[in-house]
Amino acid sequence: MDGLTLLEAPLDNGHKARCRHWPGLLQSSSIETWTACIPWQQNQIVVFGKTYDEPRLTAWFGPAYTYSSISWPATQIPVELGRINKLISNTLRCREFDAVLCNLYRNGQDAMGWHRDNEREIDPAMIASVSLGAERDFRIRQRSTRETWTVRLGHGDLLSMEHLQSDHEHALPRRAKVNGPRLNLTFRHFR
Ligand SMILES: O=C(O)CCC(=O)C(=O)O
Repeated sequence: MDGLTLLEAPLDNGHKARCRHWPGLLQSSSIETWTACIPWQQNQIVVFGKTYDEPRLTAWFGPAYTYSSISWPATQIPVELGRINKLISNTLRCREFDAVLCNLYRNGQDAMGWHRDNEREIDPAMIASVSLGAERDFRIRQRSTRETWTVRLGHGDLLSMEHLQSDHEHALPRRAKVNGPRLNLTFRHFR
């Protein structure tokens, strides 16, 4: 199963940026189970010198990792998340992932702005994102042309971001009409 190709573009470095979508691949996973068993943390972010609660809850499993002034200690990936790791790495035909960032968007007011997952220790060749719960729009933008793609991510969807962190950025915008929670599991390879 190859997934639906959302975007594909040659890069100057010889790689091909690609984003693919597998709707409903993990449909049988329950958002309630994960919401209850993941140790969620409220982190703070600094915007123009002011400190705010990040508009989502997060948890991290994997090697020690720091991004946007948030530092996570090394924590093992739980066995249950390991099962999802196996399924998606088989689907994507890549090695199993070393790390998972878990994001809980409690309702449509929780969101994530434009950014890249371009920390030096993360391998940009393949980042895999699993969505559970409420449908949300996920946006990708080419950094110089500003061409933008929107994909609606629903319960059980898998999305791949392949070599997508140099020329493209991504975001999960606020959606006032969304009342339910959405859980996102972003799997990464460390270099
Ligand atoms: O929630 C999502 O789908 C995206 C999360 C994300 O981009 C991130 O945490 O880096």
